[in-house]
Amino acid sequence: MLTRLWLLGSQRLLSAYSTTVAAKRLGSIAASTFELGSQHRLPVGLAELHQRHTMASAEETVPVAAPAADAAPAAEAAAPAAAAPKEKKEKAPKEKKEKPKKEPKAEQADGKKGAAGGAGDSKGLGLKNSKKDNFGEWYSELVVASELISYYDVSGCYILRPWAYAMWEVVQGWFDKRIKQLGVQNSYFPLFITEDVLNTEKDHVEGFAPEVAWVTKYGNSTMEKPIAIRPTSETVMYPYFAQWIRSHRDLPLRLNQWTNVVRWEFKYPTPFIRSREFLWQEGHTAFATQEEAEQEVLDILELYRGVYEDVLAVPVTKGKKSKKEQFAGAFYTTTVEAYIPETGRGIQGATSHCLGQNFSKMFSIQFEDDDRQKQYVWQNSWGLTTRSLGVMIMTHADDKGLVLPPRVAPKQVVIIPIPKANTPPETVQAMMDKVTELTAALEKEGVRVVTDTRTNYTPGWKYNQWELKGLPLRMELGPKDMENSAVVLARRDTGAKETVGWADVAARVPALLETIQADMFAAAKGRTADCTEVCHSFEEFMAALNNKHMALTPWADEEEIEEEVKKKSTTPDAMGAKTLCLPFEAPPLPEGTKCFYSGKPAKNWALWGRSY
Ligand code: 87F
Repeated sequence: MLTRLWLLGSQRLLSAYSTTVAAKRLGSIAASTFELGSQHRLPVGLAELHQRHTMASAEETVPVAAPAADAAPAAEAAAPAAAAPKEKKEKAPKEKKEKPKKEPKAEQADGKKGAAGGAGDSKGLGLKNSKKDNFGEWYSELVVASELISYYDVSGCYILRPWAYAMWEVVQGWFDKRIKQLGVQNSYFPLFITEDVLNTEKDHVEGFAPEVAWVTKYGNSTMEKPIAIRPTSETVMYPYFAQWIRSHRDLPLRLNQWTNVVRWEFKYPTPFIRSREFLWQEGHTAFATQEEAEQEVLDILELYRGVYEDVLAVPVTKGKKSKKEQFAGAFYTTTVEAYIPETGRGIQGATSHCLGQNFSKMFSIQFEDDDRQKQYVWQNSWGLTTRSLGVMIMTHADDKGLVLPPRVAPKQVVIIPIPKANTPPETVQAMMDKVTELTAALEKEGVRVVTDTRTNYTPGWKYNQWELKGLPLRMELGPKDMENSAVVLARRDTGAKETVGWADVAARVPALLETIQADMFAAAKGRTADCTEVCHSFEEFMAALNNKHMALTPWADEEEIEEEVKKKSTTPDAMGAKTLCLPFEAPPLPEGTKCFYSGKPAKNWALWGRSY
């Protein structure tokens, strides 16, 4: 049975509750959440909920403020804890001899006027595969055809072309500005790690060891000692934390870096989602108190929610990882989890760890408190990778190509003048002048505009090309529109068209882009809610999974049970399910509710799914 989830469900449902009712319910939810660390309840509040459901403030609306520049996906920031040690010990990583896939020739010949294939004929641009019928092939074809990715001759490595990199720059710009407001500073630590340093953290690195890549040669000589390429930077940074932190006046120390990392993954690679080199940010911070550290874990998690929901229009569930799924070095791990309906799989979006004093004890990071007593610092680490772009692409794209949420779209509007063969030259000139004028008016409003005045392509072909690239809005200006002093706007997400007078364009376009952003998020949120089922028995649980859904269950929080459920839910054609997270917002859990699997008293709700 499909149960639309209360609170995890769509905005539509939420709005059905009056503020007071919602507030009361939230009270009870807050009371039913588990504890973070030893003393802090998760601050689930109406304000936060409200924030989740409203668009960001005007300043960061449509024209996502001119971005910075940098970084891409890691299968990992997201999934570090997740698949980690146990799985990876199973097999020595075998090189998958994967041939670099040939790029589908999405090149332009067909659209050229007079070229074979015919003017106005859009054949050659469309995707051969469909999202519904063959998702994997559709995705591989899409990322190449839309000029996001080129395959490379090192397996598991991809070229991020400007269209992809520009989106990463938007994500970077958004997140970087906000962490700086929190007091985080950027820095850069080296790419290389000596074996000795890497081994300082042996216990935690052990499970990941098969993924560490080593430099063993320079020129024709063998290195005296091999040097690792950073898979993450705990061991690189923490010895310096130990040097730099002396007294409480040196705290908090809050550093971030935007870098690449290398993890020699042996699971099948997928552009953005899982690659051997990826771009990310990794934050590493140290505090005098547990309270400050725990507050930051949640502040960062909220920013990760913002990246996904407010920028990428991808709904996520915030929660805590189970003991089995958390980063082995962490005190606890929090996460934002997304979901891909077509594959029925959950995917970790980003992660914010409270490391407690685990690493400060290992690396002797101590400060003198007011009473001149030495104390170990409390630490966090957190990461977001270019995987986020892959999740966004999978969530929104369709059989015509990318569908980009306006806030992350490198270009938000394409203006296409469409003179006819018999349009008089003066009208063509007036049309071009109008295009220039409208472009300037929109740019003044902060809208990212591209004009397509190429004369060797037909309008139909141009439409298809910009659809493939995912531009949120197309503006057409033809001879009729010149007569009417108007333009036609066509939405990429719904295909809806409207006519707007020239005088209204500068106001209407930004408003429409905001509407598109909100509609795309609401649609995606509705799909996720429709695919989340509350299950009270293992039978219901399996039915949900086999229906490509996620299951939300009461759970007694036992690691052995998670292991058992994973085994029991493995079928000949599908991997087993694991907990994605213990959501921070969940229905009330009345006294006496039983674990869906063991029948023991439930301690909390768990969100389960097959996953990436
Ligand atoms: C792969 C090889 C070696 C994940 C690895 O999540 C070490 C590791 O430590 C490893 N894969 N991890 C966990 C990373 C933890 C943490 N680091 C900072 C994050 C966020 C950013």
